[in-house]
Amino acid sequence: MEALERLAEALGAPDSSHLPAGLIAELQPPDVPEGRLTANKACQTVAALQPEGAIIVDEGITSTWDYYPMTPRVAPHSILTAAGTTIGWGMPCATGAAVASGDRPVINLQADGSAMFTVQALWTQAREALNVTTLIFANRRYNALRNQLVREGVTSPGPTATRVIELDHPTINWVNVSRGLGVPAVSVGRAEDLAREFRTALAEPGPHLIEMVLHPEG
Ligand SMILES: Cc1ncc(C[n+]2csc(CCOP(=O)(O)OP(=O)(O)O)c2C)c(N)n1
Repeated sequence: MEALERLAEALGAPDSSHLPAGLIAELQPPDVPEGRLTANKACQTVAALQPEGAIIVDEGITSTWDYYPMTPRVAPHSILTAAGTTIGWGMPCATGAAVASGDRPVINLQADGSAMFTVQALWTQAREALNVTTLIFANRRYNALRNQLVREGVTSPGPTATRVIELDHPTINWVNVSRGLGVPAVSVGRAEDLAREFRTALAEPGPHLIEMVLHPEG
C-alpha cells in the first residue's frame, strides 16, 4: 500500500475519493448454496465463507475450475497452486503454509486421488496442531484421466480402463483415514451441511477434514 501511495503521489494522481463511483468494486462474496453437493456448489460454499487473509491451497484438479470466477469480490486472500502437472503436493503444501503463516487460516481444496499420494501430511498437521481445513472433493475417481479418454474419443471405456479410473472397491473412507491420523473429520453430501461444518472447522483451532461426497453436475 505504501508503494502505491508513493507512486500516486509521484504521479500527482488523485486519491480514490475522486474516482468515479463504482470503479472500485465492493466486496460481495457469493451466497451459500443449498442442495446436493456438486463440485460447483462446493466451490461456491468455499467462496461464500472463506475468511479474509485465508491461504487457499488448490489441488482440486478438475473439481475447482469453477472456483476462480466466483472469487473476484471475496475478501483478500492468497492462492497456492501447482507450477507443474505433478500431483500429490497439496497436503504437504498446506502443511508448510500453516507452519510459515500460523496466524492465517489455511484452506486446502483437495482432490481425493491426489490426496492419497501424500496423505501422511494429516498426521503432521495433527502433531503440530496446524490451522488447516482440508476439503476433500470426493468424486471417487481420477476424473482428469477420464476426461483424457473422452478427448481421445473413448466415451465408453471397457472394464480394464474403468478400473484404472474409478477409486472404488473399496471406497476410501476419508473420515476413518483422517481420524486415524489424528485429524477430526466429517463427511457431507449437501451444501448446507458443508456450510455448517466449514464454519465450525474455521472457528475451532487445529486441523480439520471435511469429505465432500460429490454428485455429478446437472
Ligand atoms: C505424480 C503423478 N502421478 C500421476 C499423474 C497423472 N495424473 C494426472 S491427473 C491424475 C488424476 C487426479 O485425480 P484426482 O486427484 O482424484 O482429481 P480429479 O481428476 O478426479 O479431479 C493423475 C493420476 C501425475 N500428474 N503426477
